[in-house]
Amino acid sequence: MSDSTKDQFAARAFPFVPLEFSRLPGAESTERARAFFEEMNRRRTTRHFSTEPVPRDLIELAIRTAGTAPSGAHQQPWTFVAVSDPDLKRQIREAAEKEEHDFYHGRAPQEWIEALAPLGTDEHKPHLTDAPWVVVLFRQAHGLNPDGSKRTYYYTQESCGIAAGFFIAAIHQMGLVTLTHTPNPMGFLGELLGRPPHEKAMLVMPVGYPARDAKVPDLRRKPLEQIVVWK
Ligand code: IYR
Repeated sequence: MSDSTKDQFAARAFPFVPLEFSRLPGAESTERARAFFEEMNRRRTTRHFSTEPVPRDLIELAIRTAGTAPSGAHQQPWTFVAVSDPDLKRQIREAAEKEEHDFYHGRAPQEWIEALAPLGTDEHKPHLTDAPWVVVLFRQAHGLNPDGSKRTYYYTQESCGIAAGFFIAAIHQMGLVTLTHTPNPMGFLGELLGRPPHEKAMLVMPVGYPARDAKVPDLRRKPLEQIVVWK
């Protein structure tokens, strides 16, 4: 860093601290990159969960990992509600199945129904009661100042999307499975879980072990050539 840049940082009202960074040897970088890709490439979304319990510590670690995501202006606009209470899970399932019934039997356009056909989804959501945990991600559409007035938050969709990705990766890394369920509409979740109106339910993620006979659709991922453009 040049001396003049150093002076700028020294004068800041919000001081910076040194970045903790250790440079990896090139070979180790490649090895870790490949191992991480291979691990992530083994991740699958399944709808078939075991009822086997999962310790709360693991859910806590997944949420802490999600909370390391970058966010607009570092406002961390997320609230994770981790539900293990069987009665609450049952209420979530009942309300989701009611909405989903209407979605699959009329509300969804035919094109959407056809797009979902390979996934084998329908209005039945047994994973919401089978999985030992149901984690609901709420996006804080804005923050609150100490006096209760509205504080604008920036890029909340992007920030929560990134946090959800970190959560999903953490769950996979610890040998569990999850599913990104999007009941449509999801207003009922804020009511059931007692969240304030500026928190918008975004994703419902059952977490647990897969059922012994868990199945997944026979899907392929797009090859690199179809997802990258080099310039
Ligand atoms: N909300 C429905 C429908 C659904 C929509 C998409 I896009 C999916 O990738 C899967 C399902 C449901 O959760 O079943």
